[in-house]
Amino acid sequence: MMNEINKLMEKQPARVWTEAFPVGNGMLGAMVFGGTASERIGLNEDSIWYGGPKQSDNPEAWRKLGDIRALLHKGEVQEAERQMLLHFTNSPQYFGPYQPLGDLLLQFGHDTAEAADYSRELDLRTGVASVSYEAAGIRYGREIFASAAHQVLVVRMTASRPGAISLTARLSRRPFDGEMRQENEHTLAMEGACGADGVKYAAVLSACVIGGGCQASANYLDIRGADAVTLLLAAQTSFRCEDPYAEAIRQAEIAATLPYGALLDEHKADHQALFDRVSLKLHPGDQSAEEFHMPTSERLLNYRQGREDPWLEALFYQYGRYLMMASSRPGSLPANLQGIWNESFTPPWESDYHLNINLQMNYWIAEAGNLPECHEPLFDFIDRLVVNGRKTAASLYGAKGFVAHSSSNLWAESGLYGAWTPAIFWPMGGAWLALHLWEHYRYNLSAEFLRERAYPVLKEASLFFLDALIYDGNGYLVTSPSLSPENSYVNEKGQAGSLCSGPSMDSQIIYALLTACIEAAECLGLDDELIAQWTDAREKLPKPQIGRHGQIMEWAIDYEEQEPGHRHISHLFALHPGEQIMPHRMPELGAAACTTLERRLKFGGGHTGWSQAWIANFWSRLGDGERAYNSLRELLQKAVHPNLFGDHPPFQIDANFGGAAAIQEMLLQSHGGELRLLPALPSAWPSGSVKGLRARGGYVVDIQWENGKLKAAEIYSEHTGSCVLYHGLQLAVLGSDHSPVPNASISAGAGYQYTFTAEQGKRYRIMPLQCSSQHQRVEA
Ligand code: FUC
Repeated sequence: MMNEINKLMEKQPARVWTEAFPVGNGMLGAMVFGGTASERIGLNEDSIWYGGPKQSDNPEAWRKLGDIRALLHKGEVQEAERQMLLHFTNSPQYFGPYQPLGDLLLQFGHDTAEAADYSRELDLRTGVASVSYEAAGIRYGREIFASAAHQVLVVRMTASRPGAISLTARLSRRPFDGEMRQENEHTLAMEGACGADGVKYAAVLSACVIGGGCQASANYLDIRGADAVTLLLAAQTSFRCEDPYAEAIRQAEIAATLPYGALLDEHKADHQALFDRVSLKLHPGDQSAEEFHMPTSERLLNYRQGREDPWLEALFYQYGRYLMMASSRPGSLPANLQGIWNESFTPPWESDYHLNINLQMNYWIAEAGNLPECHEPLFDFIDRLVVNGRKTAASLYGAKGFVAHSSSNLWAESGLYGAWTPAIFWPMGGAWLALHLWEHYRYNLSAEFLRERAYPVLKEASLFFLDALIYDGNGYLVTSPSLSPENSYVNEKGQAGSLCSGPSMDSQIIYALLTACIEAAECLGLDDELIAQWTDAREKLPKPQIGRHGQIMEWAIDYEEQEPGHRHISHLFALHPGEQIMPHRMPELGAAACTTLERRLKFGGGHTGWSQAWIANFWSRLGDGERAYNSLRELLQKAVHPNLFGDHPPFQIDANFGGAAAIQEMLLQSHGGELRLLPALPSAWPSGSVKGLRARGGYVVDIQWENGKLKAAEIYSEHTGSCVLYHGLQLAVLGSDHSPVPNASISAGAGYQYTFTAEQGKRYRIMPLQCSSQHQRVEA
């Protein structure tokens, strides 16, 4: 019981957004402050973005490409950048931000001074936030959850004495209040629009009151003397339906037919079906009762001051999974820079989709964290991006296929938004995203998904590059113009710039893309001619090169970086999430990747939450558990808020997802066709266990370790195929009957590689050789 804490808890209400507790069902998000005299529940609906589609790529832009490439070739980077801004940027230059739906505000009939014995919790296992306190001898309780089963936010209020609940409830969207109206004596609604060409939205608030009474006006639900109250909030926009008001009313009415207990039970069942797939312990024994009941923000404070707390680290991992479930569910939009929880009408970076690391990082946790369905909203988004991206490819590059750049929005726009050169002129956002479909396939092996969803997108992404890549004069095929997100270099002429030809990250992403295309086409038995073209193009891509500092080169030429401690470490894409660099098989490139990280860190890199999270993933891939752990620790010490939201600063959710992904990556890796158990286990976690992680190839893996070494693992195979295991020590591979698996071939090098046929539906036990006779089960 004291083993796993899957709760955030506090002893006082939240004062600010980053102390409040998030709940969500993918589309609806809420931040629960937990006040006593009054309650504020911040509301979000994922499709509430200001303004309509803006894409207006200059259809003549591609005509300028030749001149710009020539300027780059001559080292006239500043003139090339000037030309790009003139001819390539979108008009208008910016799209509208993701915005709040508003607030649900409750005003109670007792004041704060009276409240005692206060606590609030967010239970990650049930997806319920709760508040409890005593006022004037009465215990008040509140439970809040976002039901994915019924698409409503549910706020339940109870009291220990009948008739003790009196409150007013209202919706607010200040300073952009919608139009309020009363629907009936227990329901009110707010309607509005996000700009003249933006979505129309409607929110409906309805009360189910037990005992006492409810009176509604356009602005208030006034509830007096109730025993218990359930508020239901539904919200819709014209992004998804023609009549958001009618749809929201319909949803609230359906939910209102169910007793609270049924709503809660269905919610819990739905939530736990996903959440319970993975359990994690990063510690050997139980914690003390005092520690177990310690407020999360206090734990965090202690942790910042140097205290060790593997429970907090495990909580951070499960919180990542929780936030994924709450901000990205089938049918919703993908998680944006703030997941789904945004307080501001003018949020940083529009709280948009950043495609040069942030959106991708959001999804690093989805597959291995056993939440593959939470990945789906990204695929739906990519489908829309392809449609826009075809037009952008033709207008800006005169090319086939589709292209997307560094940022996008509700409308999945693919053009060049913004005015900041080091970020925007980068044609790789779509290609990187396309790889997510391939990753989903690699974990789940559905031929139908590969054929119907993944392959068409991968192929179209590749067609763009087959058209748009140019020869660099040395026989290599490169992107031009492009850049290495968001760094700048100093060239031979002493000119600083970011626009260039053939930045390393581009070649690495294209390498991964073409590899995916080739493997997918071979698997589907399609497109022989294209396979030949892809293979030829892949041969001609520049490979990762080692530069003057012993680092992986960031650009095609070994330029000095303008900011050697830059937060982006794009040129290590090949190490993570890519797998062109397999460090234990390519020691020179592994060492250069290590030097790259050391150099970035020496000059102050990793200063944003997501950057530190990426670094933790890189160290994991390098098999360096100690440094991976240090990065994770830095992340938790410096880049999370009291409610454990990632801190960029300000709040940005990629650090949550990227940090959680690093924990997975430290315990299990499945790159390059081989499974690695505990590839980067730090000494801070000498004993522990994990259950339910997924690995590429269709495996579910449980691992138990002790004294810093593998104790036992269990691999469940969802498919019949060849399973390759790599481990530093000798292993025994046993079938479910405890006998060694026949024909397991072993090859020894720096470590040991085991290859055996894993059969569909069978479990395999893996043990260090010396323990294999004990036949332990994995108990997580
Ligand atoms: C990229 C990063 C910033 C920030 C922004 C949303 O531009 O360089 O650090 O995360 O995205």
